[in-house]
Amino acid sequence: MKKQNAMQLDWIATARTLSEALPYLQRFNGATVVIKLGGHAMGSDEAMRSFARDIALMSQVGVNPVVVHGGGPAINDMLAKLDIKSEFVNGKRVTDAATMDVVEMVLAGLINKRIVAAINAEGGRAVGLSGKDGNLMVCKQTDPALGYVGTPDRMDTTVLRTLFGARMIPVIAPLGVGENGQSYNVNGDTAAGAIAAALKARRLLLLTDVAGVKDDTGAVVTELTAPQIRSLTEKGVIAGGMIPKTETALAALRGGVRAAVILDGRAPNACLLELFTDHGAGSIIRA
Ligand code: X2W
Repeated sequence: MKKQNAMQLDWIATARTLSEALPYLQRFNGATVVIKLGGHAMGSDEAMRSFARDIALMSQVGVNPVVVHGGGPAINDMLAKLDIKSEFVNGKRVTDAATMDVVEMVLAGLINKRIVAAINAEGGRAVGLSGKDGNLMVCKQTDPALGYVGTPDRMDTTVLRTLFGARMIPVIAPLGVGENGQSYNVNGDTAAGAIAAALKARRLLLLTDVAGVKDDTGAVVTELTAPQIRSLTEKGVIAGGMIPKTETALAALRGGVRAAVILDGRAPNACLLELFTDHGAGSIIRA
């Protein structure tokens, strides 16, 4: 008897979740959502499956998801195997010609195809590309001292719109192309922000390995404003790897994205919770 009551409660909760999701499903129908999956948020095969399932489902309910991925830890592993030394300056990898080759092989090869295969295994239709394909992300050199690190300069989203038209899911490695055909290594967050702005996306979801942006008391701030971000950064509460994320979010909003969310990609169904429930997940910054 007790067991049955617990099951009935479960059904009631499921029915409530479904009916709560419906207005959000309607609201996001046809919307473009850019999702940045960081190397640190990729984690286990199970986490990848859960992420892939969320993306496939989003596409099936009429959202246009665009996945932009990182892969810093996997690049580090491959560089170590090849005995190539690597260092970061202000969060960007100093990239010489040999490092650029490894970055391109790992990002556009291994990581990109792993994500594509995971989404397709969950019933999605993902296509892998990089910022070089269709001249999606034409870059300028960021700083000669950083070598082949690029800053997005000119975006052409034709290739992405073509894929949306065929109901396919673009999965993008953060590589750019120079005017001369040179490959550039672009920070994954920067690439996701530039792509979201070029598409005037409804949402930019930055999936990371922390619960969101925390205030001085250590609590996650669910709704953040630009002045709050400035003050928390001045106080040193927003620090380290969170700085490029909040900066990317603010730049994307200035570029026409409606809202950016910083959330924990390791939490099960993080993307679905954020888009389709009242409470959402992580920290949202609205334009
Ligand atoms: C990054 C690209 C990968 C990336 C790198 O070489 O590591 C630069 O630093 P995560 O996993 O998102 O950190 N590029 C210029 O951003 O990966």
